[in-house]
Amino acid sequence: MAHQSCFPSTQISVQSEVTIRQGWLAAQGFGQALRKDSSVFLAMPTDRLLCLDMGSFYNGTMVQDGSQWIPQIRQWARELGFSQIGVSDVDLSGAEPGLMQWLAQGFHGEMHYMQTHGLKRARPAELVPGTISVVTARMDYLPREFALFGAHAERALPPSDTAGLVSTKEWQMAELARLQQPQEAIVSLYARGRDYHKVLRARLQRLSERMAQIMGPLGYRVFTDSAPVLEAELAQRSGQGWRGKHTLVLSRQAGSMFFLGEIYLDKPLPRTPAVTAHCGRCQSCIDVCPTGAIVAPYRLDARRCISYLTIEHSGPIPEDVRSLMGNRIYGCDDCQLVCPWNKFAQPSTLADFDARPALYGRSIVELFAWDEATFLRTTEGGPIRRIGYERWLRNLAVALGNALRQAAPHEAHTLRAALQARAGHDSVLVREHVIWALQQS
Ligand code: B12
Ligand code: SF4
Ligand code: SF4
Repeated sequence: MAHQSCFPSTQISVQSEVTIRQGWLAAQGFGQALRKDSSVFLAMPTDRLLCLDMGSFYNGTMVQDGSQWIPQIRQWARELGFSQIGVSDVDLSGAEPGLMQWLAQGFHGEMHYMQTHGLKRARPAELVPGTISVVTARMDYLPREFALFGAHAERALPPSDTAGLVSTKEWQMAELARLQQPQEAIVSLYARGRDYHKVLRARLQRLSERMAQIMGPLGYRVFTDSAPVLEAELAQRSGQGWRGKHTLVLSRQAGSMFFLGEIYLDKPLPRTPAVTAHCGRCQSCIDVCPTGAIVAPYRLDARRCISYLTIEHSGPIPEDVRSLMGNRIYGCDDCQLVCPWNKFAQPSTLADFDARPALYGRSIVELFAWDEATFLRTTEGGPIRRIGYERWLRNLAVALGNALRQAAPHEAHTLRAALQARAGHDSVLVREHVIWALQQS
């Protein structure tokens, strides 16, 4: 119609209230009011809209969908260390049955906070009333020094992957090799530097403050693993990546070695579309999991996951999984180390995630000898601190037991001596794990 009326390349807005004045548009010199029956058609050349960085217009007021803010938000996010920004709506009803089944099966174990908030986790507008859109953010966390690993070096993994996606990067091979050194203490990659909760939260807050400057009065709240928020679902819906069979979000540009954060907003922003999944027939993550925690594709029984057992679980570690934990003393990366897409994982741009020397390449014996003051000093500002000294010793005792089982006679002496030094520890929990470890020789 616009074309027939000699308005090619024109955006049309319709309103039926003829008494409303269109003065603003006329005053700008580029608006047109065409009277037809009882309606008013408003027309504006789209090139003018674009060059003015405006949205749709109605009654002389720009009706904006928010897309004009996205480039600026992306730019600020990059400056703050985020690699990708997405936007999701707040309808996560499709995820509710899965969440309820996961809880009903008891897969959350002792993580009572997962149950406490029930479906609020899948309903952003119930958690923060007025929320109508969610900005999702990705922050890569591989330590910066990983950029030094051979940029071109790729090697083949054992051919467990029938989809043919078998090449991997040097850093993945190096981390897999460290798992084969029973006396080396392995802290998972995300936890070797500063606590991501602190890093992401502060930066999301700064991003939100800047957004409020251009978006006008803005109601917002920032989250990163800090509240009942279904983060992976929001990330998947907003195109940060697809859900891998290990349940994490991964993408072709960044693998899965990244954290997620969100900003709940009371203003609309245009949604960014989801991407297609690329796991194909691969199931390397399921096959490699030392404890069989990925009970089926996309189903994780946290009670068997080493990440849960070493971080979230407060009591004794079930005996049947202790020997499967190897030298993993805090968290676990195995399902990500074998993922072929992680050859695209990006090193962080921030010094915050640089590995602290005391937590990388050290022996279990050395870390087990730390007193509490050393533990607190070394883990200050890092995520490990929140498990406390007692669980730290518990985890190390399990690793020592596993090392003892494989140790040569001259090494076994050192391992036993380390354990015996803690045999009279004040904590029943520590003592019990030390006794178990000594029995492994
Ligand atoms: C609880 C939790 C854990 C638990 C449980 C993990 C899990 N998969 O649920 C434990 C402690 C084991 C854990 C471990 C890790 N975590 Co964690 N964790 C979370 C947390 C707080 C909640 C996740 C959640 O909602 N789980 C609930 C279940 C229901 O969700 P789901 O697995 O997505 O299930 C969906 C489907 O798979 C399906 N479904 C699942 N089970 C079942 C069962 C049945 C029968 C059916 C029908 C359907 C179904 O329905 C669900 C809804 O769609 C999030 C932060 C957050 N607030 O979201 C971080 C988070 C997921 N973790 C993160 C990380 C980094 C890790 C670790 C890598 C840390 C480490 N190195 O040790 C490991 C990885 C282990 C793994 N393979 O998942 C990141 C992941 C980033 C990314 N790239 O995706 C997050 C997002 C934190 C963050 N802000 O960055 N984590
Ligand atoms: S983090 Fe480790 S234990 Fe947990 S699912 Fe992945 S491979 Fe299994
Ligand atoms: S290893 Fe990676 S690509 Fe393979 S199934 Fe798991 S998440 Fe998908």
